Amino acid sequence: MFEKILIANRGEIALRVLRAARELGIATVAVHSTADSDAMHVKLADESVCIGPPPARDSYLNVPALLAACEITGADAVHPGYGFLSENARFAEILGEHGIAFIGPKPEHIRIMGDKIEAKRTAARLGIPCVPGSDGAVVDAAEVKEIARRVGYPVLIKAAAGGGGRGMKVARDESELEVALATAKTEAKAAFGDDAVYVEKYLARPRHIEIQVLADGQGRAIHLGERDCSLQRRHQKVWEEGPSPALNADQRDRIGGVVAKAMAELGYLGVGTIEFLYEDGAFNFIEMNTRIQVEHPVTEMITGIDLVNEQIKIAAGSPLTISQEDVRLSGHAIECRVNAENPSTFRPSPGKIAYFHVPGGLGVRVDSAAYQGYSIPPYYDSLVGKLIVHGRTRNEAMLRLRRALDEFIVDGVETTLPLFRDLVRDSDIQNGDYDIHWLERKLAEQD
Ligand code: MV4
Repeated sequence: MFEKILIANRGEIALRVLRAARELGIATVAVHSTADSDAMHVKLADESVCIGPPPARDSYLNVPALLAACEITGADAVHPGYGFLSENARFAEILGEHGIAFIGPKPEHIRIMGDKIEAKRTAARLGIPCVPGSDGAVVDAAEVKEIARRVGYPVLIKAAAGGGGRGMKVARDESELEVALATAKTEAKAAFGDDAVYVEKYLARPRHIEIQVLADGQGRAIHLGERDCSLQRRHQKVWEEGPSPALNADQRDRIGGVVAKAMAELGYLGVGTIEFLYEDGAFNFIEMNTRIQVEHPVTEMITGIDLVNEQIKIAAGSPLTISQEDVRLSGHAIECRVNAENPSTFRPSPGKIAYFHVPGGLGVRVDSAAYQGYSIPPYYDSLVGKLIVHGRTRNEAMLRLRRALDEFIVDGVETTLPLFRDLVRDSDIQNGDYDIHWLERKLAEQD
């Protein structure tokens, strides 16, 4: 097992990793920018190293500084958390070249899934159902026209280097194809330095459902059920829950089985998430995430499995000790991402937290690195904390969420807590009746 883990991240996920390391008896190193000297992850770690000035590219993304921090402290492994260097295959490789373990997948798998065309081709080869569309990159309008006639309009043109919604263009009919293709290519080139694009049938009102997997890189893989992440605004998830209100146990077992088998065959290592658009009873693969995700606590609450603990053990070479039959999905969990933002405009609201009181009690978990007197810096994301509730049924979780939201107090900065107090009382949300566009439609109505 590792002796010392360097956590190449900040905020609540740095604390999350630190807690898992402690329970495994592993020492921890925090790294931080000069803007984060007073951050909680620095206070709680065994050691800390300042790695640069506030901008992330000079600190949390500064590979030479991170390598130096490993060297100085004698860390034998790095956990990247989410964001920052978590899906950077080259970083994982460089660590390997220095004899330091990367707590994450093999670089080759990070690289494949980072290219959305390669990811889709790999998924299809492994028997995962994909959105109908082009087989790989498309070059000219004639080619796109042919594919669109086959799959039917509308179609969506996507950047191979994209993800997270950047570089996508819809064509509703043939007359819109040429402009959509040219714009998508231009935007892809500008945003990613790569103008490769591919085509898919556009799904109008899907849900975003993702399957959590855990694999040991030695041919063993299991699935841990799904999370429904349909409630989002501008590609930022707002509310995630599991199980999805839209699935029954048969559908879950079927898609989960397909995905686990695929990951076993791939020789995938670590935690991963296979993202689907779910519409009219069908799963359509769109992307795979090769990192621990913000919303992983939803899965932890319904399975009782510590995903970061498993990540660390697998990265150290241990085989998977949990079998699919051991996984019991129990009850329902909901996560709210509480951001320091105006709840109507979503403009960031950094500043000093004057008063901070978190809810507690049965089935309530708060993952946060904030504290009273802490100043949220303006340089990074605006997450103040995640409120996760668990209940034996979805209804019990909803009632618990309503209660916990009313206990949560954050003074001094604006937060999105009022938005969640509205959502938990909304009849569509109570019925689980929503798709990926529901929240934006709702917010537009209120304008
Ligand atoms: C789609 C789609 C509809 N049809 N693909 C957006 C981000 C990227 N991860 C994939 N995205 C989408 N791909 C097809 N063929 C609609 C979206 C989409 C979306 C997907 C998941 C969650 C939120 C979304 C918001 C807008 C569009």
